[in-house]
Amino acid sequence: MATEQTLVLVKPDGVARGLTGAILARIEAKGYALVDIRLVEPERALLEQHYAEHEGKPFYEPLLDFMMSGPSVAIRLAGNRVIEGFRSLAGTTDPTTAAPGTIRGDFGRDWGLAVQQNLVHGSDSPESAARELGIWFD
Ligand code: YYY
Ligand code: MG
Repeated sequence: MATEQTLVLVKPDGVARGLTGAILARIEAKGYALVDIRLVEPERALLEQHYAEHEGKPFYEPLLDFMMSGPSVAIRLAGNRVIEGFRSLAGTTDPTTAAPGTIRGDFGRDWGLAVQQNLVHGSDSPESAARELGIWFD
């Protein structure tokens, strides 16, 4: 099986709270390889592409505003089964109930906002990973 790649983002809340290093430490401790990493301040058009599947949902506009509120760290991450492996490290979407031990569960909470600020993004399938890596890196 060919080594997989995924797109990981440390979202603006993670960068602003100074958690980039702690999040990268977990990724490195797990053994995945950093292939490329950059700080990105995305334009709306990039985010519309990235979050196309969520257009029209109630949290869509707050989500785009949040993602434009500051820089994110974009990471091209590699390893066998890294897509599901990073999603497991990240925890479930809602940080209030994400399992302790996960990034979202340990560092995230409900801030009473219209969008779940949950620190990280990870691609959810090989197709998503290829699409999203093209958007953020190519
Ligand atoms: O893949 P993941 O990030 O765990 O969740 P998605 O269902 O793809 O949603 C993308 C993004 O949207 C999520 O990370 C936070 C936000 N969001 C939200 O604010 N409220 C929801 N009910 C669902 C998602
Ligand atoms: Mg998703």
